[in-house]
Amino acid sequence: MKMKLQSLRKELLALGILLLVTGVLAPVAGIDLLSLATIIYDATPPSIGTTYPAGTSGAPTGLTPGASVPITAVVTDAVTSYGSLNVKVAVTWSGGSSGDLQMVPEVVGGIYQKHYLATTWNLPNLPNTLFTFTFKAWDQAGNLGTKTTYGVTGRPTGDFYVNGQKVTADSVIYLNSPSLSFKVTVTAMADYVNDVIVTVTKGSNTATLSYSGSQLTKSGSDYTCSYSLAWGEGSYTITSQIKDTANQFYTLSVLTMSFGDIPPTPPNPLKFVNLLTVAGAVLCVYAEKNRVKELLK
Ligand SMILES: [Ca+2]
Repeated sequence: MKMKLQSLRKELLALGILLLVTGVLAPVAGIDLLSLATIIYDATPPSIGTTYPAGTSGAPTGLTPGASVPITAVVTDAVTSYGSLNVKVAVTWSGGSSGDLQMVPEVVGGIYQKHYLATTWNLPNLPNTLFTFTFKAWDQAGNLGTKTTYGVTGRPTGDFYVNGQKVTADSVIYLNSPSLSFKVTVTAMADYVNDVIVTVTKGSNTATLSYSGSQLTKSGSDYTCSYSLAWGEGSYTITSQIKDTANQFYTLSVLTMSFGDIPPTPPNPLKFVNLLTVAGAVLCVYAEKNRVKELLK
């Protein structure tokens, strides 16, 4: 009996060792004793819906130079949950790129905003620049969905005055004195004005007056100077421009001025026609009177 029990103990020990060795070695050898694989077939890329910025190339979203921009996108996928999507955005502009920025599920007040992915990015301090936002979303099967939107930063602008008179596109000014006063009033984004330039030309002669060249004086948003037309009577062209901090030029106005050389007023065509009618009537009456005289003879 004792011998039998000892033999059974040995057999159980051998079986135990066998099971232990198999259990340890099988996974190492790549053998799954129990295999359960879930295969998800997904060939559809994630869909990128509403974004910020949302502008098109023809109507880009207005942005402020140097501002911190909240970039958001609503991304959905039929299979991969939005929290597991890999979403990136790259911002590019003339002469620069942000590289890929990782977007993460947006949390507002401790609550996940369903389908929203967000990041923030500091815009370069560039006025009048077009920015392209390329959104890229990968699902867990590696399908890529993309969307491209556009934003643009504003530009400085202003008004041009000659002798206190605001210059418009169709302004023509006649002068009988060569003395002028110029004033450019910056009306938008004054912080991005690098220079104000007034150019006076007559034929091959050119005079350039600028704030950087100390001919123009700055007071608040106004840039002013006095000038005397230097090349005698005739037609002068005056151009006013603003240069922004990115060294881009904006022309405010081009004006033609006539100094001392005032052309005669053209004849009024209506008055001329009336004169012909009156002359014709007088001739008719005269002819008729003579014909009556002849008949009475
Ligand atoms: Ca998918």
